Amino acid sequence: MKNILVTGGAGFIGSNFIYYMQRKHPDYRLVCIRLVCIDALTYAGNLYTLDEARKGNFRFVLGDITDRKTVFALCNEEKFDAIVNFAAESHVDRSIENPEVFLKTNILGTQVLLDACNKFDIPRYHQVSTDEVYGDLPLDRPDLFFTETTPIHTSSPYSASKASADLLVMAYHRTFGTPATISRCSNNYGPYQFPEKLIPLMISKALADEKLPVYGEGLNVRDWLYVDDHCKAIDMILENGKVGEVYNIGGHNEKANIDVVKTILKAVGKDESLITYVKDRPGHDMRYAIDPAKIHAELGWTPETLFNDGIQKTIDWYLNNREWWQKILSGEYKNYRG
Ligand code: NAD
Ligand code: TDX
Repeated sequence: MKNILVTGGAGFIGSNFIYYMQRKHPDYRLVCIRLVCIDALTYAGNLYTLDEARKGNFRFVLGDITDRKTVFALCNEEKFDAIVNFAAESHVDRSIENPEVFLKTNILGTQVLLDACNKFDIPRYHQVSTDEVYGDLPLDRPDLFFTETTPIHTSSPYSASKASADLLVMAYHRTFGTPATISRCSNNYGPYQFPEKLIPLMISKALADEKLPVYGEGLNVRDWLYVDDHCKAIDMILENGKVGEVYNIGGHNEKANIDVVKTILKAVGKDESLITYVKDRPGHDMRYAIDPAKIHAELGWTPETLFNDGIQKTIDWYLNNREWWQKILSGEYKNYRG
């Protein structure tokens, strides 16, 4: 029996991870994975997303990772084999408007989970981090990539909070021996992503014939990874990753924002005249690009989904699941409690 606490499981990547683990391990005879999800249901948490998960070996707990009492009571009751921490404030633009909640959830929330690991002897902690902790790369140096030894160099309150959490995880590992790993992934896309992030925002706006707001000149580059490939990497790190180590995750899928937007418009049959260039994001990182050599060499991870296939699957999902994102746009999802 394996009992895993997934924090932030009502969000984009956490929910995809729950579905990935339910698909991957359902027929285990001796090892049964039970997933317990704790989520504060902030604006980014959506219980509609977990409707299918409830049919499996799964428990949802409404709770805030910064609330030590709730987290400790849950850990005492459940005897977890691992904590995988997805819970976070995750949107860069919101961190520019209001940094405080990012510091609280992303840093102090991580500390509470690490303390719980130590207190209840939880044998594994995994921190889901981001390539944004490395800052950005110049557009005119396509030979440069982020490796695990690239210095931390953050640009936004969001990335500063994620980097702070990473440093705390490493400090707990060194000082207390907390059995922790960290993964730093590039931009994800796929089902259940909140329509404030580039890809789902542009799909939903294009379908509604609304203007598509591209920051600056749209030349910023992101390294896109289909969400299931990220989930697979985390599963492999949990199984065979070395504690105290950082693993970069990315699939060499660099695209300029404007090209992503044009691909979406073409796929949904809408005109490029919907594109509107708007004021740039302050401190906007130019280019992200991950070197995944370490996770490939040590754990044998490789991404399976090419961008052209993944973006088509994602667009099809948003076309076939309009109700899911329309309930977000209308605000109805906030009242749903499963
Ligand atoms: P998301 O915003 O879609 O989901 C975050 C979830 O965390 C939501 O369900 C929210 O309700 C929950 N949450 C927020 N504050 C909480 C709190 N205090 N207590 C409990 N739950 C809380 O985010 P996402 O895109 O799924 O990102 C998940 C993780 O992956 C984050 O840590 C993020 O930094 C990291 N990450 C994301 C990407 C990406 O492209 N989306 C890439 C690399 C890393
Ligand atoms: O309306 C928009 N117009 C636009 O041009 C939005 C929302 C974004 N953009 C640009 C900004 C970025 O260059 O698109 C790019 C992607 O933006 P986001 O989807 O906001 O993602 P990003 O800022 O790259 O951060 C994401 O990847 C790393 C996630 O939100 C983070 O949680 C993750 O750590």
